[in-house]
Amino acid sequence: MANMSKKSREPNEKTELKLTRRQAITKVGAAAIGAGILAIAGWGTAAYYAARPAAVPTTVEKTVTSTVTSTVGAATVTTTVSAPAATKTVTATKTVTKTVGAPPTGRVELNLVCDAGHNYLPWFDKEEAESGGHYGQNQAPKIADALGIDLVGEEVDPGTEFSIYMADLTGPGKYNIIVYFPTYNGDILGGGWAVPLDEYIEKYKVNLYDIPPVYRYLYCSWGGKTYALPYDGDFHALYYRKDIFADSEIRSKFKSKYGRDLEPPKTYDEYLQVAEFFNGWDWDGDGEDEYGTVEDFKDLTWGIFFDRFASLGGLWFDEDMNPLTPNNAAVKALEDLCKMTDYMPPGFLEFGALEVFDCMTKGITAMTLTWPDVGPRAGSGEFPVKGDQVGTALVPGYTVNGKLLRYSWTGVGRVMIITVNTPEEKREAAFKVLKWMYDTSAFWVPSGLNGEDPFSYSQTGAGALPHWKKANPGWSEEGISDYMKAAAENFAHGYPDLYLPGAAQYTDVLSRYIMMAVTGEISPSDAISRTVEEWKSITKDLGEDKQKKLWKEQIKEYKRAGIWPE
Ligand SMILES: [Ca+2]
Repeated sequence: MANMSKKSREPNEKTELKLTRRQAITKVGAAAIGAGILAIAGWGTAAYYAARPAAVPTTVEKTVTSTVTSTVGAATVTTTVSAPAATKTVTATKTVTKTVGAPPTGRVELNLVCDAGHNYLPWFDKEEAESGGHYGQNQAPKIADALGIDLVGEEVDPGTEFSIYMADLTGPGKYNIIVYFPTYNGDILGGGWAVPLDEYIEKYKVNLYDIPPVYRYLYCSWGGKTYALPYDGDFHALYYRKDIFADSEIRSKFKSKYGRDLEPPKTYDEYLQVAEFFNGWDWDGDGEDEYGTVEDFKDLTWGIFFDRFASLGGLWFDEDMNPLTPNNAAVKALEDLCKMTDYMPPGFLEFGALEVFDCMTKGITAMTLTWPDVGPRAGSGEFPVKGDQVGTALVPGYTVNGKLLRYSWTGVGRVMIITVNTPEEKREAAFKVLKWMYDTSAFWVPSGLNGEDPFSYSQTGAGALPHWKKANPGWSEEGISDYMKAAAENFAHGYPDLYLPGAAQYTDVLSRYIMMAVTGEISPSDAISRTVEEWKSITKDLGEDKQKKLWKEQIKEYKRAGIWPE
């Protein structure tokens, strides 16, 4: 939790209002995290936030020369590969000798690194069990048995993982497999540090079509090549109180007020209306008033802005690197986000991801638009609001040029790569490990215990249902199926986070101005124009030509994913 407090903000006037349960969330919530399900919940957001570098080095460059010597019979073939761009001034020469045609016999040892804590459990978990959150974990020993590959695992603090990874990539090169947040793609994939996987994917017939476009192309690819397989999917979903939405008295009250049936909102206008309807009265009859909705303003502020902006056809940058285009859509997105705050619980600006989840699972709000975690948390049965009381739906959207666009921002997430420092003769074994994790992901993703969320259709299809049931014994089949269906719908409508070097700098600026607009310090229009100006300077500082080149490589992936405007 301390990791999440990086951006402490002055409470606004709403914080001063008296609210018993709200205080229970903010004050008790932090303490409760130390115990029970909260501590182990499938939730990687805080770790992610802490992990984002405040500033990416701006002046450094890297030249890597990799010399591979292959001995084929009597002939010796030498290949030299140079990787351009990126983060540190390093010149490394690696000489590897391999005998082609005689793959290594015996056991292979590989060094694996992943962020520490519950996100490490799919690899190593001493408490692996037949059911519950430890179900399906602990794959490393199974890999050792089945493939003869011994993984030497290392857990690193997500708050410092980026610098640890870059120091190793540009230095000793001991890591063979790295699990990291795709926000580093610009540095790691754009920097040429990962082995292209396309050849192996073809050889081992890995079905990438099982991965929705946003993960396949934006998490895992760069400049037209595949470099990673997913380890953790993330998306925003709309959650609503299914039991309350089904209440006939509440339904007729809604209909008489708005002239339409109460249903999960499909547009942001409907979302505003439904939030207004549920705000400030006791709709669950417990003697306390509830609220319309809540979103995470504290940790990853720009994400809730991007759900809206992307659904208005907005872009991080256009082809010429102009920020947040079209700018008027960015203003509209921010205006709508500001309007929404009238229907959120007092103190919401101080709510991070966990408090937002609590608003739903403790019965404080009728809806929330947030991370995948709410479903499994409610499904755990550990909270006052149970799994079957919570419905999951596709995020709302906007009608743009006659078409309803509904994009779910897919920030955070995790991917697995093979580093270019891995000796040639170990790369195929490393790929087998990635493939093993990919193939077994339907077993370990359903756990609400680790931080991993669905990233493929087979994890959300009927075949995965038995695993979800085993991992979540307190959750009904109907509740699980509802969640799986909505998860697939949301990631199929996924929109990427920014994956350029300096991503943290850009999004910190955006978040700062979003908060100033939300607290009424400046207008949404000023907030956007100031963001645009600051983003232009960041791009200049980071090197305009380099950023443009990397962004063009990204645009290729947006196009392959079908989310770049025609
Ligand atoms: Ca109530």
